[in-house]
Amino acid sequence: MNPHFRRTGRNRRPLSGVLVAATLLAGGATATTGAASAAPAITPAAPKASTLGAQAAQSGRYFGTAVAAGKLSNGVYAGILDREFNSVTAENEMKWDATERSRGSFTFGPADQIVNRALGRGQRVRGHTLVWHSQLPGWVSGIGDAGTLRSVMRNHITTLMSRYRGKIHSWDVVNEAFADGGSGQLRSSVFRNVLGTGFVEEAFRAARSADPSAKLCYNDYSIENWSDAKTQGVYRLVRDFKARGVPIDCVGFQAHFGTGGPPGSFQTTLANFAALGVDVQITELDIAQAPAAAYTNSVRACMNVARCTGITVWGIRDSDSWRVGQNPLLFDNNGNKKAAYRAALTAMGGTP
Ligand code: G2I
Repeated sequence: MNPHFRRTGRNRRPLSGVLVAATLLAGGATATTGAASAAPAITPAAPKASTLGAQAAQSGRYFGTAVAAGKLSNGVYAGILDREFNSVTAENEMKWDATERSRGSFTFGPADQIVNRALGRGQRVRGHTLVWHSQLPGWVSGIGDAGTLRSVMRNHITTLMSRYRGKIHSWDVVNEAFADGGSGQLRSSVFRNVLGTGFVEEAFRAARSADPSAKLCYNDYSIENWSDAKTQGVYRLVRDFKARGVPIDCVGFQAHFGTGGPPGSFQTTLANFAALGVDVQITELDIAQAPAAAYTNSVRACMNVARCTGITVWGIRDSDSWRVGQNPLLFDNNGNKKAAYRAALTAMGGTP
């Protein structure tokens, strides 16, 4: 049974105005195919859509992509972006090295361009990312004094979140803080080494104050397999935050997979985190060589978990990917839909 249709019963959440609009638009766009009236298995409230964002919206979810400001003027790129996606994440433009290159001096041009363009088209925006050991300017990683680093971190969080207050549905407040391998502990970084392990909590508390309307996410890679030490470390952190009332609303699973796609436990992992009382999101999906079955399994895992609120792929065409030569995305270099695209759309209950 298609999980999407199961959701149309007791688990269905109300659609927001934007999503309803996207759904209606999609319905209009597909009307000539007759799909809406010719599919008896589908409830009238959930016609099959033919684009990713519109179909995700049928279940109150989003389907997004990472975007690069420098590519928005490319017609093929922008055409796919606006046809298929209803959420965007700035691939690099909101990172520390792009926004606060020197202390207290902020640059928002490229990030503003992405945010304003998206909101003007009814697309939602994920914020990526506030506190991360990578793409961090040297002036931050060189701070050795806790008082200084604490005030710098708070100011960075507050300045970015205030600028986009009310415009960002979910923020990756802390990114990739856990170590790879078997320790299950936070990795070495200027934040952990100078502020101690409490820096994660401090960051989330500052974030809640700065934009109470945004969902606050912890985001990481290689936390999709339930039994992995890294997954368990993040799980303990979220469980502890929920138990102590530290603000956290979501966990982002980056989902950068090899050719085999997600581990067999991925859905279990999503469900177990959701059971702690947080939303879960797939935030940077890409899969080496993009096997259709691997995309099907990834998308299904999210669709089968009521609190999995959306999926973001990490780029549009293969040529836009950071994984050079691996062709991990849904569109080829010319912008044509791949088998993986049809798999993702179908797994949500849509029709290519
Ligand atoms: O590495 C893949 C992703 C892992 N999770 C966090 C994401 O933020 C990260 O994204 C990638 C971007 O897709 C790349 O585009 O982050 C990389 C940096 O860690 C980005 O690459 C950088 C290049 O390394 C720089 O040389 C370049 O100046 O992109 C920069 C801007 O184009």
